[in-house]
Amino acid sequence: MRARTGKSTTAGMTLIEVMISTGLLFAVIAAAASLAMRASSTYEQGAARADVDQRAHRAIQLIVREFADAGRAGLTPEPLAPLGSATLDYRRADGFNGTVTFGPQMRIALEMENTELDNGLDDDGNGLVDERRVVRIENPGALDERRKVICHDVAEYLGGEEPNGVDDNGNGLIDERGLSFEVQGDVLTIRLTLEAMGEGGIRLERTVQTSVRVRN
Ligand SMILES: [Ca+2]
Ligand SMILES: [Ca+2]
Ligand SMILES: [Ca+2]
Ligand SMILES: [Ca+2]
Repeated sequence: MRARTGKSTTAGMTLIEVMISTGLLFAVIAAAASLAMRASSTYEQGAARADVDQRAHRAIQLIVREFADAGRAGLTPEPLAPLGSATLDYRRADGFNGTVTFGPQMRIALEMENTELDNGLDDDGNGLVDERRVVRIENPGALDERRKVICHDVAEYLGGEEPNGVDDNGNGLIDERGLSFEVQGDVLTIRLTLEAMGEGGIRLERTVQTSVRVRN
């Protein structure tokens, strides 16, 4: 009888121990899973940031290259502060024949993405609202017009800027777009903001800026 009671007590304690152990095990597994998910999320967020950063730098390098041998007089419209311009026509020097000769009419333009309307909505379902693209156009409007997309996912407005008639981000331009040109003397400044949708629907953006001296 005594032995049976002892056996029953031992069995009961063992069951409680098993339950506690199982509970602890689940807690440890849950904590580890949560940690792994957070680490994975942080990694993906970092990767998304690095990707938009890389795309922004690559795009602005392609744009600035276009203007390295462009003539100051050919910059149209003249992108003066405080408005600057989101689209710029130019001609590149292509030779010397007693005087510098210039190549065909060129344009860098900020356009809506094909799949997106300018309506405050994300029409193409990629998480970005009213995103633009930058296009390089040779002989714009002519029969032999040639177009090449330089980059996608350009923000509607430059980082920190809102359409309110004020220079919100303090760069001297008012309500400038996600691609913005500004000329001062013979120095052309290019600013560009790309956006991306990060982990958990967090919007990421990267603004880059560079300047180049054009030909007088
Ligand atoms: Ca979109
Ligand atoms: Ca839209
Ligand atoms: Ca501004
Ligand atoms: Ca503004």
